[in-house]
Amino acid sequence: MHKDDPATLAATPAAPTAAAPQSMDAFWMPFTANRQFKAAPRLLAKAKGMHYWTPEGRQILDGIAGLWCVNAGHARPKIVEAIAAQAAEMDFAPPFNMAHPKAFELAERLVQLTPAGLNKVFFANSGSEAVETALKMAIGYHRARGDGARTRLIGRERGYHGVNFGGITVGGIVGNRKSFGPLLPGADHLRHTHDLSKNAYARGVPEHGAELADDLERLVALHDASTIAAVIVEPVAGSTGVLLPPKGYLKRLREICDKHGILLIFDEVITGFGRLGSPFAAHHFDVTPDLMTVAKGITNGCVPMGAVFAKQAIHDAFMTGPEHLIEFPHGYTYSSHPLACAAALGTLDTYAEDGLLTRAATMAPVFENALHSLRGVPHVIDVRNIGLVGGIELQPIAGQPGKRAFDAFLECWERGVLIRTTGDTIALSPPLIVENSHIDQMVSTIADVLKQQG
Ligand code: PXG
Repeated sequence: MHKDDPATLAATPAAPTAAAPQSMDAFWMPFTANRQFKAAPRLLAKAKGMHYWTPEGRQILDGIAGLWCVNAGHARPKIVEAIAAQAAEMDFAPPFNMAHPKAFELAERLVQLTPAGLNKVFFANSGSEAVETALKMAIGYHRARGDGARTRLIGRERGYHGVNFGGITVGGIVGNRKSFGPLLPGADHLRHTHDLSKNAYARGVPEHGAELADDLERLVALHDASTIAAVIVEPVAGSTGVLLPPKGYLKRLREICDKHGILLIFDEVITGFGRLGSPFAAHHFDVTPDLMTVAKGITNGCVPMGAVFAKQAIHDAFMTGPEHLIEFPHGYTYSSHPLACAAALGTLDTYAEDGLLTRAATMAPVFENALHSLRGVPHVIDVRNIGLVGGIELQPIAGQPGKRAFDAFLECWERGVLIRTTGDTIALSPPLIVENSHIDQMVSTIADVLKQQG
């Protein structure tokens, strides 16, 4: 199926390319147990197709697409060539009051892929920045319409929207919030939708819990709709352990937002670009948000880029006042960076050539069956799946939350499979080029590792 993937790539011999560093002292690592890591480092030095290689040349199967981002697999030639050519042609162009042609070309290409109505795109450099941008757009939009009291932002428990102040304010991960003061004022949260007592081992979206969307009515009753700017949710919550929306939940949330004039923001940083088997989760669930954030898969993870898609009416609300004045005082030095735009164009070509934006739908039944074969394996208390996302929840070790999954992560690494863990849930999100044999290897390695745990 893939010219350069995966059969040929799997066999690619990998010579060790990068030496291990002399010292690990200076680098303060992000979202990492720094002391644990530096005592027993895990280094990656090369990547191609479905695999990484360590500096010593050990092959590692990538079960998580880097970090939910390398959707087309690693080192795809079109993307590599596009970045190299762009770096040689023009390294940087100022994005304020200036532009370069590829930014416009990319924007036009992207809005061909988004659900009808989301036809404006604003560029950022990460998911976190895309989220801040969307939250500011929502508040600014209401003010531009003369509805400036709508400033309240509603997130959801167990939501993840990056690490900046807006994102952690609407986010619902206590560990990411508790150390950083009062955050933005006025925000509130819907309850999360995770309910193992009713939905354990659901295949695809769970049956029970659509009524949890009515939590928005509770917050409207408490705060009044006239104070609420927007609700932001991940269609499928990734970082907090692959939490799927109950059947009908997102439609109901959309209806309640419409009833009260509240904007609905989908954070599609993980679900965007084919992860669920449709280009976006909005297609998959047939619910169109007013604003949609993306990052990661937009460039196949090769160059940092994030983006916000907006409905025409949101954009147009800003387009008032004198024409020489800036309408939306927001943007980043690296918004629409030429290398990111080139990488994104190469990525979209690669997705199109290989049919990757819908391939997860083809592979989902195989993936689902393989994952659910883990039911009954020691310590497994739930298996969840949608498209090419899987969650395997484990019984925590008493008094040591997160340790069982982290130990499994370390042991899988030793056995040549890269997985991701959050709390006591293992998350899998392989590149969308994954084949049956890779799925077998991931799942059998996890099963062996769990059976071996005491
Ligand atoms: N929104 C969502 C839904 C995300 O998943 C972000 C925003 C932030 O994106 P940036 O590019 O600023 O990191 C994310 C990021 C994990 C994991 O293990 C997930 C993310 C980041 C790090 C780890 O689940 N997602």
